[in-house]
Amino acid sequence: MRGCISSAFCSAAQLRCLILDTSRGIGLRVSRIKQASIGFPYVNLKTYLTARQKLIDRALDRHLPKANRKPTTLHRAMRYSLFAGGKRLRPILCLAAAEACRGSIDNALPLACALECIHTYSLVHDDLPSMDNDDFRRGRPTCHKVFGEGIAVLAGDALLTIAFEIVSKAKPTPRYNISTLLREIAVAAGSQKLIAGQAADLEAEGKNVKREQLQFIHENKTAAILKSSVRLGAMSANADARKLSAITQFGQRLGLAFQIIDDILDVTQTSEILGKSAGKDVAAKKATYPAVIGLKKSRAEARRLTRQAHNALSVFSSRDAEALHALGNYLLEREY
Ligand code: GRG
Repeated sequence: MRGCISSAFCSAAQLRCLILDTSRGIGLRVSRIKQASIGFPYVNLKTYLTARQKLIDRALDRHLPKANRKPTTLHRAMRYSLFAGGKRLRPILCLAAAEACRGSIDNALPLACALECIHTYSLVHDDLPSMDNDDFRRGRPTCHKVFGEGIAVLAGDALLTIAFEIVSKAKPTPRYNISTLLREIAVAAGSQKLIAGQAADLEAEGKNVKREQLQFIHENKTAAILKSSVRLGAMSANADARKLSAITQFGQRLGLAFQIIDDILDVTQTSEILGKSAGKDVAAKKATYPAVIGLKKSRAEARRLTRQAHNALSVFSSRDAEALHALGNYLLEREY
């Protein structure tokens, strides 16, 4: 993984280096230091991701019932899947969008946690025998393998439900009240987005799928939550309509690119690297980009969408959108 944002997004004139300063505890900030030897700002992405993951994990730990709280099996199962080592991409994108809109991390953090709970619920349910029937997730046995199918269903239900409780504790802004925030996340996780994509995905298995249908699946199953992740970050920062629209475009393009890359990784990487069973899409005759348009065109499409995602951020200064640009590059670079 490269730690630098590509020079396309850097101003050589600034002659400044952006470093991520973790010395001030959880309030991770991008600070500026003079560094004459480096002609453009860069983000140390690895440090950034690790610090953000820690910040999010601590907040999630505060929001979740403790493992010894009754019913203990259920709470242990929720925590088992939530703290299994996920990348925390959705919450990190939410916080980065808040920063791009000059908001505070504290305001965005409950929304970021809610997004991760919804994402984890969707993985727990997706892994069930009645869906993808997966034995491994995030590098360890799936929730139902450890706790049984019934508890895994309930742990997923409870993770979904707690997400709304967490959003209800977020701080409203002049433009976005709590009901707007709740609606944003409810629609993204609902029967016309996330669940629509999953239903279409199940129905497409083993069939010859056209590109339009594939795009429908990916836009809803994956891109909708990623798009809402950045939108919620922007909303927590009271973003105006112009900035929210730019962030929405960014999330939409990046979300689709992310799923295409995930499809590519399924055929090009090993289970050890992925932390889940590789090659399952082909085995299950899943509707994927490599299956429908081929590997080469899939790569080109992921690059095209990522470029569009970067371009959507042109309303922000490169300094404000530094982390979003870096995350966009990071997702694309996972593949190479
Ligand atoms: C069960 C309603 C319902 C939906 C399931 C999330 C999902 C929809 C299915 C999982 C399978 C899959 C390939 C989903 C696409 C989204 C995706 C790539 C999920 C994995 O996200 P990462 O890579 O995972 O961010 P970590 O574990 O790092 O959080």
